[in-house]
Amino acid sequence: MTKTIDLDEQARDILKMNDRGGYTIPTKGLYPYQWNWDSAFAALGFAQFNCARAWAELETLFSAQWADGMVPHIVFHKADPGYYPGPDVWGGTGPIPSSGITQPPIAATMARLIFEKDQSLGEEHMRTLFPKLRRWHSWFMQWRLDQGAVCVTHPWEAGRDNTPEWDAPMARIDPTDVGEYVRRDTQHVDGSMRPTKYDYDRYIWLVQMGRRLHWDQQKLLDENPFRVADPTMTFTLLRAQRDLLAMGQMLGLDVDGIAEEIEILEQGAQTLWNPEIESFDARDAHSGEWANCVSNASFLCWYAGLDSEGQTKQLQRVLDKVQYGVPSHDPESDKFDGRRYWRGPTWAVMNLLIGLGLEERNHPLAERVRIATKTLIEESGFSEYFDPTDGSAAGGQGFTWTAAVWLSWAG
Ligand code: 9YW
Repeated sequence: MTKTIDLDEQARDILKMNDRGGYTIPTKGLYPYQWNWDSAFAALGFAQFNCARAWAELETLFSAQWADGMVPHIVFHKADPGYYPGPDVWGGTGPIPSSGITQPPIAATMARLIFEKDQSLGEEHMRTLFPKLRRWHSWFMQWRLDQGAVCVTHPWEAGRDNTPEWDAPMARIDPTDVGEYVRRDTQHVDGSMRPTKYDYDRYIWLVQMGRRLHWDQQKLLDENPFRVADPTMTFTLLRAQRDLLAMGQMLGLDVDGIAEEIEILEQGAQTLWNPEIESFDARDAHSGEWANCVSNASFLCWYAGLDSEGQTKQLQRVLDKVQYGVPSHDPESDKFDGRRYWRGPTWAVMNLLIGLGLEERNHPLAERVRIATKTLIEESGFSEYFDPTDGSAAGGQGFTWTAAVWLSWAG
């Protein structure tokens, strides 16, 4: 009991420590700006003790929304030379300096959860946020669909930087003209836990291409060699659209067209079922090739409101293989690496989304995912992610989203 109270306090302190006034950084040093989906998780964490602060977090994020509806993945409110690539490298064209790509759209879902905690406070905020969320979702529908599934155009966009799902499409990029640059991430965290130079050259090459094209979506559609239909984006957008529709109906707002978009996304989600490996999987939109990976994003189907017996079998299998799931990559694959970012480690935030979906269906594995997450945080603290084989802490420490997961769900 004492331990739990202690952890609650620690989690609140991490949110307050990373609060920069209206927005929260993921962690000091490694990630010193506002990140899109980190902020949405932070808002859910704040909502457990301060709903007004939770709404401020989302509102600050949407103040960076671009004219075309896109909400950027990083907002550079205040320059920090400790991070690369910074605002001048990205050359974002929004109202506040930002990156030029987006991140998984979980904000509508988090907004609904925050609204439900205090409806009288939330109503006005929700009314203001609703049209902005609607524009962001429409931007995805306009620019990012492949057979109804949602694509990423940069590995950072899915929030799962170096997952093996991107290996084949990344191999097609020739980054020889990328030039010299100095990485900052490996100055904050041990390089063995970070993406390799091979990956980083290609990340930067893609940023340079976007900047050259002024982040014009039509031009990027024609030129970008990296376009992958991704379970993270597809499942999170499908879920977000359902939440947006429910909120809009409850508040009597204009929900025209959302139900039709949900149908498109439902069909799109089914096109991500890879019958060969019997799992939801990423698909290269250019070549049509499967990634042939069971990742933690494959398990977001329930969060998206879709049940799957086949995916249940996969979840059972991976949870039986490692003690501290859900691993970001299949522990039986040759590419599994328990400490290298999205190639194996367990991420509390992904567990939260997976767990919410499972709980809503009274799925028999729901409690197992929550207990695994709770145990990880109790044993190893609020780190960025965890080694699923021994539960040890990895990446940055004092991490906002892990604290938010503790306060809102795992603790
Ligand atoms: C980047 C901040 C972000 C997360 C991503 C994670 C990593 C690097 O850090 O991305 O520049 O986007 O992969 O999910 O939002 O915590």
